[in-house]
Amino acid sequence: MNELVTGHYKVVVIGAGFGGMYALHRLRSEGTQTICFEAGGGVGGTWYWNRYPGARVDIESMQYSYSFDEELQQEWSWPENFSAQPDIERYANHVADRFGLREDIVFDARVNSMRFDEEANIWHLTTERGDEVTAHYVISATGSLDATNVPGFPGLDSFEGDWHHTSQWPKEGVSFDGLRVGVIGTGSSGVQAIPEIAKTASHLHVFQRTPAFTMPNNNQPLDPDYEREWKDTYAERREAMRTDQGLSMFPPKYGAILDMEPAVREAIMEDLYASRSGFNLLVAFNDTMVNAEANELLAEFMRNKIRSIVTDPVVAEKLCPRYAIGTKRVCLDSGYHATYNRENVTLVDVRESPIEEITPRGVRTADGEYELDILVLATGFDAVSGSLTRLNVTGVDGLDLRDKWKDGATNYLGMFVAGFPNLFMIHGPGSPGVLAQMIAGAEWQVQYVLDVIHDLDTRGVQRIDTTAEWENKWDAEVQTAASYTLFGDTDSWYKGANIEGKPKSFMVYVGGYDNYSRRCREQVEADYEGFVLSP
Ligand code: NA7
Repeated sequence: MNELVTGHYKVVVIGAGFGGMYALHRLRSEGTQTICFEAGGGVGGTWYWNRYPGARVDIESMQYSYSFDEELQQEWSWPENFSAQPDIERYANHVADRFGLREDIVFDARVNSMRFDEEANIWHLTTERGDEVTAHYVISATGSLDATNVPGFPGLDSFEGDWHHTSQWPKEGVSFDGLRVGVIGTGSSGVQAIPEIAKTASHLHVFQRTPAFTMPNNNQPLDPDYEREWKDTYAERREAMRTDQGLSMFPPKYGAILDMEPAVREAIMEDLYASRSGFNLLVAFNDTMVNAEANELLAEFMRNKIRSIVTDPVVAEKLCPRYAIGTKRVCLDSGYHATYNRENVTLVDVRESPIEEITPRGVRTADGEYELDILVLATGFDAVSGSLTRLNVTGVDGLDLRDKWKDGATNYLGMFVAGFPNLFMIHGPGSPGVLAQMIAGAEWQVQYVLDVIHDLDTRGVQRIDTTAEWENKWDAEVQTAASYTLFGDTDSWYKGANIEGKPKSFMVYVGGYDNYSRRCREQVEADYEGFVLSP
């Protein structure tokens, strides 16, 4: 759709990633007047933007896919256990075509303002390219990792070579052939890109501030028998996923690692390290995320793996993370640590010698200048809340969402914000979002939102809001769930600690999807406790 869009819609969906596409599909299927604005030139969200070399999913593709349509899940074939970005983008395009979604998606249309009209109970939305619409309801499916974080390195503009952020990767690709490359950042994106870039760069300098815990993905072409097994029993498997805490299927837990004899736990960890997904190791024991001593056993096992792979012992130690494993996002990799054994790769510890500036010729740290032809920023996102605040949202009494959230992204049930009525967030702050399988999570939340909208229609309600009091109560539940775990011990983007000036508060509900979905349903069933409904 190219022409500028105006007019009134019952529901506007923002974002055509997996959450937004599903919302749009459901709304279209029930004949609701709807439209979707997408900032990118295609569907896929995260998988549209993050096309850096090595970008790959870290939940098995048989799981990380839609469950809502039996024919879709039977007809689609993934080439690998963990699909690469191009295959996931291909799948997103297939879904868009198969369900005719493009008819109602406006591409290259970044929403740049949203204002609530209190008299009429409608949202006014505009886009950068000039669309102007009103909507009774808005579903924001803007993604948790969407607002790119480009740290304010002095001199970045003076760099004479090209620089790219991993989440804004050029569609035409980037050649590193024979170039002196610098990568800043060693989270999931850096960990995935570094082995690929090293293959063709003349030299690669990796600027590491915090080393990541990363597990091998042990990726393989998808075995046809395994695929058949899944497809024959998809219904049961999806059901099992729906009742799992993280909406995923992992092997059963082994119990507490602290109760195990050293030889037993070592054997289990070795087995899981070599298993279908390194993440199996992360979720294998019931005490590693709640007990520091238990966590340290697993962390030290992983550090020993690094020491066994990386031949230079000084480099190996620098690559060993010292925080509790799992409290920053664990990565899945393909040969990450072995990359540091290559002659053309150098690790620069910028915790020890911080980056002082970017110069026309490269990166200057406290240690000296590193000359580079091209620079890659794998520096992450203003996560979870950033994709919403940058929409320029104004709620009741002219309240700006950025002001509302200046001390923390308060919300109710991870979907509602007091003073911003008729707005439903998918994967918003306060929901399990990034710590559950995100396609399944989006399917659940979209169903919930549609159920609420239908119910409001039946009751003749025009406006749904919540209150600061209930936001505080929900925040207490979110923080209490986190307090039983080790998450709070580490600065991470889960609590906004990666962005200067962002208030530190834990933004993810870690009490399990089972509890989360129950709580969301309970509050509606208790005659909309915590909500304010207006006729
Ligand atoms: P992450 O996980 O936020 O990683 C960003 C990396 O960039 C991390 O190593 C940061 O170090 C580093 N960083 C950020 N700012 C700086 C500055 N100023 N100087 C040096 N290093 C810096 O983002 P990703 O894109 O890798 O992954 C995001 C998610 O995508 C991932 O978790 C998966 O869910 C998929 P720090 O740790 O802050 O010291």
